[in-house]
Amino acid sequence: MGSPEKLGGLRVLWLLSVFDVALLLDSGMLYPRESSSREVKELNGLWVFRADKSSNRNQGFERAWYKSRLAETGPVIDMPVPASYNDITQDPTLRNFIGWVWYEREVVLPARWITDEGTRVVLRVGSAHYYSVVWVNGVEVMEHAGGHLPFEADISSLIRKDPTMPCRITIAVNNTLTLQTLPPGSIQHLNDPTKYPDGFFVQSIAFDFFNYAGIHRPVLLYTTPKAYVDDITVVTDFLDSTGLVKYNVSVKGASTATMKVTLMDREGHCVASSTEPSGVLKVGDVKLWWPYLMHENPGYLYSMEVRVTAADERATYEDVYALPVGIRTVSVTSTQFLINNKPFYFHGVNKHEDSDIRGKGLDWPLIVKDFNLLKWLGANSFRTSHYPYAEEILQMCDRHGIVVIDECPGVGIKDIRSFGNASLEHHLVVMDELVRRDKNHPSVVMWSVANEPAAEMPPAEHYFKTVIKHTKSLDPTRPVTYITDSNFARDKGAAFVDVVCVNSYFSWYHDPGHVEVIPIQLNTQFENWYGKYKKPIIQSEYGADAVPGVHSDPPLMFTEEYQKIVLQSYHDVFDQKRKHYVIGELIWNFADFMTTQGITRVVGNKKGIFSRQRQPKAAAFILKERYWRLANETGRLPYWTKYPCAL
Ligand code: GCB
Repeated sequence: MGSPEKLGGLRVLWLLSVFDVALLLDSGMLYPRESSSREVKELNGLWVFRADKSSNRNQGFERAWYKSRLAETGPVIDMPVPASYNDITQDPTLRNFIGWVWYEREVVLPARWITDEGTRVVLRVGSAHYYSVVWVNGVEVMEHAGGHLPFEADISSLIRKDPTMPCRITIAVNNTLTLQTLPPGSIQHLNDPTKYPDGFFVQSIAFDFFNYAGIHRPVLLYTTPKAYVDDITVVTDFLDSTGLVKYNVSVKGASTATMKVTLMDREGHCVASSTEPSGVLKVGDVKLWWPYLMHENPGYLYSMEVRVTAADERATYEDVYALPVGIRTVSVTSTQFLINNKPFYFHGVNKHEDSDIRGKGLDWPLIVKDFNLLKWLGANSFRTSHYPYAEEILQMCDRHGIVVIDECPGVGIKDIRSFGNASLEHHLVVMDELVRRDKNHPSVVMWSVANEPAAEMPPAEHYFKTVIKHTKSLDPTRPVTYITDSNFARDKGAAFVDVVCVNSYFSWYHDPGHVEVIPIQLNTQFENWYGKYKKPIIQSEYGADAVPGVHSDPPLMFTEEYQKIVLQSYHDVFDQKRKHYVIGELIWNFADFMTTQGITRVVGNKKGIFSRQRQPKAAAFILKERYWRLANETGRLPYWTKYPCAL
């Protein structure tokens, strides 16, 4: 054994080597925060809106709707942002609309933003589904492909062109999915005049949630000084009671800058500081970031304040950005998932961003309600099935200690044409964007690159090997997984992952009505996967539909009783296997959610343990009892959780 100093030195060297990330993107994507040098102006609320219902859906571009006020080129309606547009009106053609929709908002800017040449003004869209083009005063400022990640543009010079003009922001959004988008989809034109009206077409998708569309997350303007903190990357570790925070700050807008990096504890006391743009901060008597129910003080966050000063011939600029930092480690053995070197058992849920009226639009009351339900349930984790969730949700996870498997929108990859080079390249860019956005969240402990792709297809092996390898090169500190269905014999991707994640629906999609098959089939599933790969396994989905309020005893499919007995039958097997290599169970699903209409879906997927309105079904109480018991066995409950009902 080496001396503690020597080990500490090695640890620091390891830390220094791990995070020279090879992000292909040329700038950072820090969450916009106010500070003494930065202002934020939210543009949430009512926007002007029109769907382009022309037969080729292209009239907006042909007639350049972005060049003047939208109201001048046709009828407009009110549309809230953020929200999906689908469920806002009574118009069935808008609910199922496919093609371009147009949003517009005029903003009055503070005079200083226009006159002060030393201020950058950035327009940022939290997410818009799926393809977006953005103009300011008729000039295109950016395009973005992908429905779940932010994009932004510096619009300083544009707004200064003619200070008398208001700032008119136009955003065109197209929800059409192609074989190369993530998720993929395709358009079917149905031309038989004896069956379909003229021009009839549908969007086909191979995933099980409604393709809600629109501007789903906040749009905002924020400022920075001309020389500014463009990105920060943090990787953490600890040795005994000393925390180690490896950081790297990138500055733009100045060739040289002076730096002050200060790490503060919750009380605002400085615990470490540096004047270098990169290095390792040592934190004595460290307070680690722990998951909910694993420690009496979960979700501990330090604040890393980065202060950059730079000058040019005209002025001196100072930029300040404060990043929340949780100090923790993540690692995997052949049978365990370790957080801070202690075994962590995922007892959690799969979610969706989905609710009445708003669709996939960010909604604070819903977010807070969901976190209260997670805590009530005793859930310590969730997976962002099947796409990256809002940053605001991940920030809640950081603060509350809810552990996250962060999934990219690689869902429904079932067509062989979606394994080609164009798809692969886009998948890699999406992983770049995802890791760039979420790399500093302590709650994010694993990346998931896809859900249930057609792994048996010949190109799948190369495709997933490449995506997983790329993700590991972006972030060598977190395990990577992809989620497989239970089709063990056909799988081609699990060889490359760190943790095997398996979805199965015994007694539902197979042997419907026969819960007695669950113990045998689940046991076989686990033994097969572990036997072959010797990697820890998470049951990443299991469940059954239950229409709230429908009952029968003996249990029949679609009743609350059937959902309960399916869950209980799975739990018996989990309890045997978690002593060995099963490291988690995530119920499908937290809440009922909207899907495409079809004969197997009764106004959406009903596998929620809560209804879409977040009321518990009988299964929620089964799970609550189990999760609290698991927490008692595996964690350390905070004193106030002795009274979970009071939450
Ligand atoms: C799955 C999918 C999920 C579906 C679920 C179901 O395997 O990953 O997106 O919603 O099954 O209920 O069929």
